[in-house]
Amino acid sequence: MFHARHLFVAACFASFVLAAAGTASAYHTHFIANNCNYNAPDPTPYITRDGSTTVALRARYEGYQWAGGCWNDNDRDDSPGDPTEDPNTGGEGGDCSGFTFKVWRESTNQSDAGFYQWNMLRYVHGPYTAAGFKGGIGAPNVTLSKSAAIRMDAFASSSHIGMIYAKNANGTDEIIEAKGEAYGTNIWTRTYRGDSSYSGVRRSGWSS
Ligand SMILES: [Ca+2]
Ligand SMILES: [Ca+2]
Ligand SMILES: [Ca+2]
Repeated sequence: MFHARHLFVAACFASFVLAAAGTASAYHTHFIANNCNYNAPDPTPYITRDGSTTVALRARYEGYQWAGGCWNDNDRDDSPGDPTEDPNTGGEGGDCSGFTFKVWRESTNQSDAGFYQWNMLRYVHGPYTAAGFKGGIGAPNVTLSKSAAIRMDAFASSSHIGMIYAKNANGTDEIIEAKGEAYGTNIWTRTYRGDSSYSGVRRSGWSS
């Protein structure tokens, strides 16, 4: 698979701990092979938080694939129960960092901070791990204080990243994230904002 060797570290480790009930029954649904493409992304002149929220919501209720980055919008996980942490399972969905990369319209070139629209059926993971995002690696990505983080900014740990869908009054957030094989991609109430293992991360250059 394209890029797969480089993406083995692109993990959301939380998925590994919690996905022990997964079975091999769905191994090789061939979702990527049967549904995804490698089309060039469309450069766009800007990025907005509203627009990226819409893009992120398409992935809601779809699958999770370690090192993945391709999904449809039928609101079901087309590749459930694959063995975890195996990029060769080729299933539907992003992983946490691949999902963020795509929603943030980033370039595979880490020195390019421009905006690139990737269709949901375009398989791409991008060059960043959760830890890379946490460290602000890559021209588009910057760290910021968690108190400053707003919708479509992210919270990242060394093993996971999720974007803010909505900030709650009690200090938690509604986070949209590719959670893990057993969970897929969805919105959950999370306490990352108050968790010292998570840092604030922002894609730079939002026009609104
Ligand atoms: Ca969906
Ligand atoms: Ca689906
Ligand atoms: Ca899966």
